[in-house]
Amino acid sequence: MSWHVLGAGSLGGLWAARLFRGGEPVRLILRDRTRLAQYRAGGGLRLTEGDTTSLYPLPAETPEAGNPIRRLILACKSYDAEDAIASVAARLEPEAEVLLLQNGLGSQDAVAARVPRARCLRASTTEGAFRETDFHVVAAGAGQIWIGDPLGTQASPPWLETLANLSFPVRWTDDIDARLWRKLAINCAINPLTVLYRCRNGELGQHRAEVAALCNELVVLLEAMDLAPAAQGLQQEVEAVIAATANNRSSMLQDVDRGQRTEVSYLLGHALPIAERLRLAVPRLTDLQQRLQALLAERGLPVD
Ligand code: NAD
Ligand code: KPL
Repeated sequence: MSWHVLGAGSLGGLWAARLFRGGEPVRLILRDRTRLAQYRAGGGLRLTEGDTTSLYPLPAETPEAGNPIRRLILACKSYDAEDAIASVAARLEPEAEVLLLQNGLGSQDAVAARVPRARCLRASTTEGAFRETDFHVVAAGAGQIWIGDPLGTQASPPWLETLANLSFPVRWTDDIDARLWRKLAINCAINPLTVLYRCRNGELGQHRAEVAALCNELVVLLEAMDLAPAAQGLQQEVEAVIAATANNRSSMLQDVDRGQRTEVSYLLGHALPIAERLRLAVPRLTDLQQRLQALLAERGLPVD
């Protein structure tokens, strides 16, 4: 049974190369014929891990290809996810499974609504990867991949073991949304500040009180949403992540520096309307979003 990976960027490239190397049938779905021609001209996908770069000649196609899709890994940014799934929806088999790798929350519901017959699983990953050039991905840090079904404690798919056997650091969770909310909270406490201070994660150690105040509001929100386990020890974990990734530039800072759209709508932009609906006062988070949006507008970037 073949895998399709839509989005040959950092994470999609990492996943696709590992599947291919492990002998799994896998096909890349690229945006259009121009991208396909560029990909073919380069001879395949390059993956650098440590000092080693390998070329993997994975087959690739456009969304219009005729073959049916049984297992799809959606590896684009959150803001592209709905259009991306729509572009291949007609090709999904009735029993299709779609694995969503997007950070934050909001895009997963939009995707699931577009393909109501497919089983849409969600992943929360702390692995790191970046693009050296087009179709050349660098694996940039080990992590953990949690996969789960938002509809509850449904059985894990048999291919989870396949992924584990191929050294994907995957684990099944019965509460993937709590995992995604926890990661969303961590990203809300770290990423926007790194953009506002234009700093690496570690420098947020000098803004401890501000980080703590954001964590307090995030904890109140998570608890009000009955997500107490996702709230537990949040500030301590945020501080630990800041220390452990001290030398990193956050994904949001990288987006801004590259002049790219950020995923803020799926982080603060997802959390704040929920706080409003619950009538919770979150002045620090609100102020953070406003300052971030002002900076994005100043740079000519989308504020959502
Ligand atoms: P990326 O920008 O490197 O890659 C996304 C790719 O999707 C691009 O190549 C883009 O051209 C492609 N794409 C977009 N729309 C498409 C379409 N309609 N058809 C075909 N291709 C399309 O992004 P990324 O860093 O791989 O991030 C993907 C998601 O994973 C994001 O939500 C991100 O937050 C999350 N994530 C990334 C990392 C990481 O280390 N890169 C870690 C954790 C989570
Ligand atoms: O997930 C991250 C991101 O940059 O998006 C952190 C954990 C903050 C690491 O940089």
